[in-house]
Amino acid sequence: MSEQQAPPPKVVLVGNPNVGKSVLFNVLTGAYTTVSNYPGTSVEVSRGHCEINGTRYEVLDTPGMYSIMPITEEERVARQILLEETPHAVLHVIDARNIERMLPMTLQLIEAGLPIILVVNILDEAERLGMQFDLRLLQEKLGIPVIGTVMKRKQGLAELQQAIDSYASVPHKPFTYSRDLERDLNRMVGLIKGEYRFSKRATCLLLMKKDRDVEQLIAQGENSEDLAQLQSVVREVIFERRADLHLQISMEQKKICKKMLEDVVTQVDKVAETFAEKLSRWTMNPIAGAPILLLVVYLGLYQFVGHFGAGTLVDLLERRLFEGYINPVVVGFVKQHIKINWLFELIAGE
Ligand SMILES: Nc1nc2c(ncn2[C@@H]2O[C@H](COP(=O)(O)OP(=O)(O)O)[C@@H](O)[C@H]2O)c(=O)[nH]1
Ligand SMILES: [Mg+2]
Repeated sequence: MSEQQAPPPKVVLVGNPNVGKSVLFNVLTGAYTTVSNYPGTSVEVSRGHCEINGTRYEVLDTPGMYSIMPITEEERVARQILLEETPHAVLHVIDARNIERMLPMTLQLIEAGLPIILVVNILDEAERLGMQFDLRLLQEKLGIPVIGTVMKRKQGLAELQQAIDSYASVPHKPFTYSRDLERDLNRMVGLIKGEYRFSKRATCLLLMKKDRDVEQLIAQGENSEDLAQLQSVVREVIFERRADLHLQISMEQKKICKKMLEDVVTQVDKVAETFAEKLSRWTMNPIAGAPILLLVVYLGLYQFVGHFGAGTLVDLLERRLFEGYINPVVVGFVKQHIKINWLFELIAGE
């Protein structure tokens, strides 16, 4: 009885827009869901329930976010949910086709100390493009459950439900940044005395990026005096490096992800790639892209505009059409009717 009255554990869906969060939400929760504004905002959040092996969970679908450092109001709400709802599990849903671009946020979420399950969705399209994934290896490298899905066909659903139900948070081993960044980070972590929802490491990284909400969180907490010290370290670091810390942290996270994916994603022959997709890929590649650009400039500008346009077309218009047919008629007409010399010159002269 008392177990039924306790609020159900929460499962929160996060990720970029258009990765299939809402499809997954609907598949998990079925028909009975509510949509309402998140308190104090105009951002809508859907809530529903699901039952797995006899346990009832509340499921939240959040607005799209690109990073745990918010820019838009939607991203701010998504992060607020992560900070305040104390989820049992957070499903980071990504599009398998863009795994390299989306994995840095997985890193940030894990680093924040959240209970993450990585859902690699849209596997059907990725495989059609010839991508193959060793998700077991990725799971090992990340230290969290990784589930491949095609949510449009409910493929991977049972496995995902199992992962949610049996989720046991284990402290992950930290991702290692460059020596400089590690040194600065450790210096800052040593200065934090308070407990915040995100791990100390993640909190310090956000402070390095000058995250106003995190600064405020510390300023309003019991250890508000920490903030001034932390901010002075950040100022020193920025001064020493004369670099944009935000950019540097992002680049390092990207590098870690790229390395991590080395044996995880392989590209096999693309059977079904259309010519347009091939062409699009070639134009993005620096080696193939430059000759294609030159070809387009040669054919498009030099041959078409330069030769055909300026040569053939102008010749046709000027010599044949105007000099042959139009000019004699117009000049004859104007000569007959306009006797003022300068006006004649203006309209029909050379
Ligand atoms: N091919 C394919 N498309 C999917 C899959 N899951 C979702 N989609 C499509 O991806 C689009 C975005 O889905 P949605 O749930 O609205 O994304 P959200 O913005 O993350 O909530 C929709 O057109 C879905 O039909 C999948 O597994 N495979
Ligand atoms: Mg959605």
